Amino acid sequence: LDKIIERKKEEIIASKSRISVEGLKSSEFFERKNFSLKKSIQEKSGIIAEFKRQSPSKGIINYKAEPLEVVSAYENFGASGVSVLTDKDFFGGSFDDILNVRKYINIPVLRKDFMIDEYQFYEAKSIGADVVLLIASCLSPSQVKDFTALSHELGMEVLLEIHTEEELDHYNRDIDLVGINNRNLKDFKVDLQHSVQLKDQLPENALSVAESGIYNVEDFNYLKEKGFDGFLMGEYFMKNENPAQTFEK
Ligand code: IGP
Repeated sequence: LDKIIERKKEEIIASKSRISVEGLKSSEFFERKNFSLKKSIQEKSGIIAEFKRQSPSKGIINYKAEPLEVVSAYENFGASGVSVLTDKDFFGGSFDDILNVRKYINIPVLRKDFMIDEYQFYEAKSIGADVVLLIASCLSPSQVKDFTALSHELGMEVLLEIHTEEELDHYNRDIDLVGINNRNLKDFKVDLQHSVQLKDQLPENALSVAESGIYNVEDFNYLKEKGFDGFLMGEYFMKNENPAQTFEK
């Protein structure tokens, strides 16, 4: 994780020198009204289906699938939203992966990246993201607060990701959704029980999302029974040649 953050800092410096915040604001997506993931999670399956080509924990997952084909199918099969990795070096993603699908789907898109600088929120808005991920282990509680305010100002929602009970101190009432990651980002261990055990500690009015390690329908049903509102699933879909086919089941 430290390595990813170090690399991310360099990437942000390079991006800032290429295009200013003012430049980002001239994007056609800046004026657009965003979709609400909060609303969509309550109205549909709750599944946030991810487009992910590779990851540090699993290596290459799928380089054949096309983003538009996959996310359109996710939408058709009832996903509440899609999560698209925009980190290139570790996850093989890009801004184009969101830009190329945004106009063609009518469900919210989560920009999945390591958000550590204000600039990235303008960037997210400029590529058409509706929701951004805030990873508690990469941020201080006050950064979470500031980034939440900025996201809301830009019309985007935030998903706060926690992994431990201690990280709950990053929560504030403005946060839209709270995700519990079953994967430890430091050693990549995955345990579904993790989210189940932490669930009771979540603030009552927060929408809850179970993240990672949901690998079959039983896992999904189990977490649903435990009261989760949302389910962030990537590998289960992406490891198949035709990711959305798995969704159909
Ligand atoms: C999806 P999985 O195990 O279904 O592929 O997990 C998603 O939760 C995972 O990609 C993820 C992630 C993250 C990736 C959760 N939090 C933070 C990068 C950064």
